[in-house]
Amino acid sequence: ATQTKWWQKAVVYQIYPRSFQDSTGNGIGDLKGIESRLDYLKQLGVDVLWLNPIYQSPNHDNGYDISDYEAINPEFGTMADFQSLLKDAHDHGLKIVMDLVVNHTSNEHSWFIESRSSKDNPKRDYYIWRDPVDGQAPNNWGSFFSGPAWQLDEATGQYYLHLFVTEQPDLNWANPAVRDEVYQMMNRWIDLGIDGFRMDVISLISKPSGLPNGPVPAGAHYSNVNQAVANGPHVHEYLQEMRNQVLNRADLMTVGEASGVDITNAKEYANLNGQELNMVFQFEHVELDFNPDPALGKWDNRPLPLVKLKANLSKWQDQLYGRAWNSLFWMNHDQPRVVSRFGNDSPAYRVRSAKMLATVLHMLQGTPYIYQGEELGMTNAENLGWDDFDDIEILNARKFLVDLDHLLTADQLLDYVHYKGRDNARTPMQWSASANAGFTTGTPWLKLNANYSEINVDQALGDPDSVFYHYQKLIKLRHDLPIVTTGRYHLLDPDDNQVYAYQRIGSHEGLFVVANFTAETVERYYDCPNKSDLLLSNYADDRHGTLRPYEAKIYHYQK
Ligand code: ISL
Repeated sequence: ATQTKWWQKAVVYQIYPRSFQDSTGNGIGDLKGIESRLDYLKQLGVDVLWLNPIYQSPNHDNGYDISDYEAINPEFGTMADFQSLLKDAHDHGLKIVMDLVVNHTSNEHSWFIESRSSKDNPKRDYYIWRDPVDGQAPNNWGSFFSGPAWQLDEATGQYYLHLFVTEQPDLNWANPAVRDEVYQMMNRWIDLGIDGFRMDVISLISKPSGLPNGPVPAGAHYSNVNQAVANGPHVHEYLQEMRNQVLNRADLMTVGEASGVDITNAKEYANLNGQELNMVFQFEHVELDFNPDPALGKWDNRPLPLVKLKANLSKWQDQLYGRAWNSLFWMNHDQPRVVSRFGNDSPAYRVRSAKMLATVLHMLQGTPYIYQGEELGMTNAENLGWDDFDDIEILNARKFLVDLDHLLTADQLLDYVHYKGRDNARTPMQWSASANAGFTTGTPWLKLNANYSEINVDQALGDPDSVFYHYQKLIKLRHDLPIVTTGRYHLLDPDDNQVYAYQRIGSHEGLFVVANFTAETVERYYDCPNKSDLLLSNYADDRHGTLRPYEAKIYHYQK
């Protein structure tokens, strides 16, 4: 058996710096704000902080459009603030993982400014430029955020590729000079002492040769760029090169955001042989509830049948076992609040179902990620309306799907945005019941969720039954019991559409996890070994055979 690595036992906490804690009163969270909350994070018990991008950016996609990889966005502070945060985090025993966004830059990055200046500029080939075809874009790819993936640049009469918004031109990874620039930049961050990288859309860096057209779904104008580009011909070669030139220099944690990967691919990206990345984020379990019309994709509000969710999570648990490593997440800054999506955010069941979801995820094999506020059971923000949204994905959906293509009415889209929109996750962190939830003394950059006077950190820390303390216990279980990291997964009753039950099996012991995903009381009898200890539950007592609404239990047994 291979030795357990530190990142296999670790729990990661994701911070969206814009919305975590403002220290200056400008309404935007910042690095000093994060530093002021390290004691809170330590109390929760997490090991690693992943920061969404904090680099210089014109913020067309909230920091995912970077204009200087080595400068801190002044909204967030200075390089000295970053170094102070890193040191203070390390003194607290917390590691810091940085977001690495190198599929694309901002159109305001100096590389792009040079590149677009003329066809013979030395940096022309840093990006992907093509001549028009019949006066049109070079192919039929659509952007991830609606509309075309190509932008005509008047200066030279050529188009450039942007898989995301127009202000995010794609870097040309086929150019060795680009790869070298990226590796050198990463090495300088490693020299500063950071502990790893979360790599944005890393599965998209190698484009298919010839950039061929893809199939266009009925009712749509463009082909699905994710299908066309994900897991391109050289992606594994590039990552192995990055491993040799950068990642092997320190004991880092690496997680690749890998939109469009399947199991076969994930076994390469995240193989335990350590040639590429430690793990990937794959999105199958958060795409099972998509609209069947590919032109609409995530824009829908249908509930997800539990049987499908179990089948998907189980597939990844079973097939990566012993070969590659899973990351475990219910949500992030691109996903809605999980208690509103897979749980029940009504006052009667919010706390219970948030704990149930946490229990199910944290006892799986892999490295768990907690997104800020998830540990409070924060909910979707239905109080936000069209005048409040900031997210470019939401605004572009309105522009293209509603105004231009009439695929949805504005009211339909609003329903879907309230259920799935990214701003649900991005409203400011709720620290207290005081003005603006203690997030800022100024005007917050994004409206707060209206429920902050009930759901906040002060409340959670003062209530021994809060969601917070349940997360704290789950994290401690992972740290204390090696079987949480190593045990083999076994799904029970795959066809049960109300209860998720599974085992984690070791050579001398096992875990038994059972969770009721409904607001009904149900009876279930499992063949659970006799001498089982109840390790954790979200109810005060245990009734064998009965599962109350959203009840979740973990038993531990010796063989
Ligand atoms: O957010 C999504 C759907 O709502 C995803 O398709 C997402 O765009 C995809 O996973 C890539 O996300 C990452 O790169 C984007 C950035 O906007 C996201 O915030 C980031 O997580 C472009 O850099």
